[in-house]
Amino acid sequence: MTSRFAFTRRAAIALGGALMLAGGPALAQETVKIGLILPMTGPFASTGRQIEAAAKLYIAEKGATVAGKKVELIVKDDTGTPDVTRRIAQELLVNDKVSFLAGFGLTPLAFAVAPLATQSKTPMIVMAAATSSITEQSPFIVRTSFTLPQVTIGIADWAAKNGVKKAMTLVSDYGPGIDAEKAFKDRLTAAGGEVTGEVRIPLRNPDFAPFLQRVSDAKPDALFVFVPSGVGSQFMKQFVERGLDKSGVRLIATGDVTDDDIVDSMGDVALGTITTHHYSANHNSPENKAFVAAFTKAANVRPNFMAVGGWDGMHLIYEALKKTNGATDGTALVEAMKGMSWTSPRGPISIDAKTRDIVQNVYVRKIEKVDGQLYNVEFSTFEAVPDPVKAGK
Ligand code: VNL
Repeated sequence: MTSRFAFTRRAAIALGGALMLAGGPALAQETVKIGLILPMTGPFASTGRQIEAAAKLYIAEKGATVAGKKVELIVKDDTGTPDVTRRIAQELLVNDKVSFLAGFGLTPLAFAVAPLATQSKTPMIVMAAATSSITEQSPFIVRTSFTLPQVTIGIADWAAKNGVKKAMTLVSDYGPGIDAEKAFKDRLTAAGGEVTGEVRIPLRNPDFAPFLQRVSDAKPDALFVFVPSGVGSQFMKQFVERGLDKSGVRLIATGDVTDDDIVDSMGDVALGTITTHHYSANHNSPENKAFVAAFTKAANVRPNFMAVGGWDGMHLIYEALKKTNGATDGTALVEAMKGMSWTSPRGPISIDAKTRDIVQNVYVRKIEKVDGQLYNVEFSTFEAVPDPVKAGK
């Protein structure tokens, strides 16, 4: 009896131990958590909504399991405030033990978290913010959005080829705006053109009217504009209120100003505006048609370039996990991401192995009516454009 009991008990302990070894730690590893930090409220909430919808759509379409791991998306609202982004990132790392940090709706929010990504060796997927230097803030940053210089040189080239000799520039006064201002000026000047007036407008509560009056008086051939996603409506309203749509001053911009979330509501005054950017919901490819149909069904709005940054960011995470067979070591994951290439709804893209930044087509587009709605209709392509700032280094 005693020996039989002892045997049974020993066996039970052994079995328990084996279960703990096999089941315990394995169970803890079965879920891979992605902390998605976005401005879901405040002036840049449209960016958060677009990226969240795209990330959820990706998981719904591809399944919530990858390389044998269950994927859990944890979405947090940082209201677009850097201190909040940093605090949330810390909590996600320490309490939730996320394997990825992702999102980053604006440049200052990405800057606030970069040191934490480095310290914790956690891959940080920048899906929106677009100042060139962001990827240099941590070796764990990989970007699926774009950079302002990358999308700006194309419009400067287009302008130079289309009779623009004198231009004025208007940009939001922070990282991406300063990048756009410089890229446009350098490129137009190199092509023999001239920037005759520049202004930087505050990011928060912008008032464009005083500068637009100056533009109206100076009558340059063109006005080049960068404002972040969502702000373009307000800009266009003031542009029209000043009568600039009828002044002969040609409006040119990056596609941030005419993003798919707002372009249709700008009205016919926006018709003919030329922009350069990496994504239009009107992009003609089977991958994009499928993406737009599924996104519109799920979110009830057109996807914009923020959505595509979120979609491709999730793709990058899934494919990296496949390459590591589900292992979540941050260094291994970032290595797996380097040099990866795939077909996005926006067209062919890749991650530059050296800079961890995205290489992609940049399209020249004109606002036109398609089936009664305004779209950025692509009419020419600069292929496989890297971030020109880092490529020049
Ligand atoms: C940024 C750049 C944000 C481009 C944007 O929209 C944008 C940024 C919110 O880097 O802060 O369209």
